[in-house]
Amino acid sequence: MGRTNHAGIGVLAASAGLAAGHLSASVDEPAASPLVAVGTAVIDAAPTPLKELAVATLGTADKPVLIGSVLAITLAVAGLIGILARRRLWVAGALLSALVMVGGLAALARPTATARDAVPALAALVVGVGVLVGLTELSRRTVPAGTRPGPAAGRGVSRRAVVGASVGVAVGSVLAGVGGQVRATARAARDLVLPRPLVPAAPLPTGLDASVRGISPLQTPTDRFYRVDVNLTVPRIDHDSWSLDIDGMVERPLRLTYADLTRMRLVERDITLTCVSNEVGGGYVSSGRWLGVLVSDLLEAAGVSGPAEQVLSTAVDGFTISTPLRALTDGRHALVAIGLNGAPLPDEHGFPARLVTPGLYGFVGATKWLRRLTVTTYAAEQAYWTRRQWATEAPVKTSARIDTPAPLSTVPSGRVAIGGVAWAQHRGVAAVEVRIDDGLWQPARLGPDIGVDCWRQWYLPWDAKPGLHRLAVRATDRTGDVQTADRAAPFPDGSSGIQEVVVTVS
Ligand SMILES: Nc1nc2c(c(=O)[nH]1)N[C@H]1C(S)=C(S)[C@@H](COP(=O)(O)O)O[C@H]1N2
Ligand SMILES: [Mo]
Repeated sequence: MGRTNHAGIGVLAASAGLAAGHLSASVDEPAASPLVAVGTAVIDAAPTPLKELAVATLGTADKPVLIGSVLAITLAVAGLIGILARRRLWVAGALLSALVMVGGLAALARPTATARDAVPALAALVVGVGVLVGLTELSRRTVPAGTRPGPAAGRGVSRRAVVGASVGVAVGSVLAGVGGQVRATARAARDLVLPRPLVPAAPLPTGLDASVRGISPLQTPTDRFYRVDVNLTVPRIDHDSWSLDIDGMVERPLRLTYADLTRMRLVERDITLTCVSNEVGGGYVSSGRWLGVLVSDLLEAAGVSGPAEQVLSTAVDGFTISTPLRALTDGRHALVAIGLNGAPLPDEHGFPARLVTPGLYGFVGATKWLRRLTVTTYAAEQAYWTRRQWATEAPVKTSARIDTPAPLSTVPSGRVAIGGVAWAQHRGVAAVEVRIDDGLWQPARLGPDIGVDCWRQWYLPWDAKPGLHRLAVRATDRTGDVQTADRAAPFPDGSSGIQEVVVTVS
């Protein structure tokens, strides 16, 4: 058999080894796959300008391109090893082992590595060298087709047998590689257990929703949490190969893995998230119990330096959001969140990690599928919505919503509870008032206070007389700011007004 065939055997041996390593890694720690480990090491070692160039020119394709390059180089070297194996089989075997061990060392050099992370490389070594030796021996004994197995060709095998064995190895490698990948990604969603917060939130008190039907619960069930983003498909991210970069105007750029984040000081906070595009009375507002690391802790670890004004956060798909640096460092509990309502973030809400900034609308403080935090200036970097002329400072407006009775509904006369929620994140709700028809503003009763960043439930008992009625609601925050209907709306949709609801009492 010729050189090309032997080069092919080398490539097959390496492919089979890498696939076996990938499959083996998917059982315990996908990041320990020799191929993935070398890729990660290359990223870590690459100088920042090169990384930036890769992200700028390749975008989110940078990871597949990198893994593809590592694979191509490995297979090229393996081809040469295959050719060498034709004459010096054991030297070639030793070289292939050394090649695989590069992956093993990369896996063990990871900051979170354990001794078990050597297993995938050992699997790769056994399978790779086994295939190399087996196929090379087989090919050495081939006899040309049609040759009669005479006494001299006693142990000869046909060419077809070698081809068959090679195809078998190739198919097995693809199955093992794909199987490992599928397993690694499926694992991501399945067996993730969040650590307990170091600073837990108090148990949720009983809300007004327990006694007044129709009021939004204090905590929005995760499957009913509003969703707003520019994405056509939800990114599905493997948290084991994901990492968060903190760079820009910092003294010590950081790269944190998911495991790194889970080992940091985790805090739990009840925070209401609102979209600036929420219409008066609309549903683009929800409250959740977020688990995460304080952004201020991360920025402190990185050491902000220079005339920084904003943190530009970049999602895995390249989407960007600008958040005023002040809002992340003024003591409020802005988080890089990994959990919502006691479970890992759902894919729809930014798994594996997202930004949550209390008091700011989502488009300036709630980046989902977070990948990078860059400390910078507004002159240097513009985010997705900033480039589209949206506001750079976008504090949440003091707002209230009537949940019950529903707009245009009919209620029986007598005792009716008017109720809903009000929010003024970061400042806190001080009062809610209701106006019936042309009456005076009457103070509503407020539900439990679970912090300035979370909405407040409210209700007002009403002795409803038959007829058509207009109900209006307004909130006041703790700085004394009263929600009004006529304030100029700085946002495209004019979302600052008060809500009026018309109901029929029968
Ligand atoms: N990556 C990414 N993050 C994003 C967005 C987006 O389009 N892409 N939209 C933002 C907007 S406008 C809002 S209001 C919130 C909504 O978060 P939610 O879908 O979890 O409620 O996410 C913010 N984060
Ligand atoms: Mo939004």
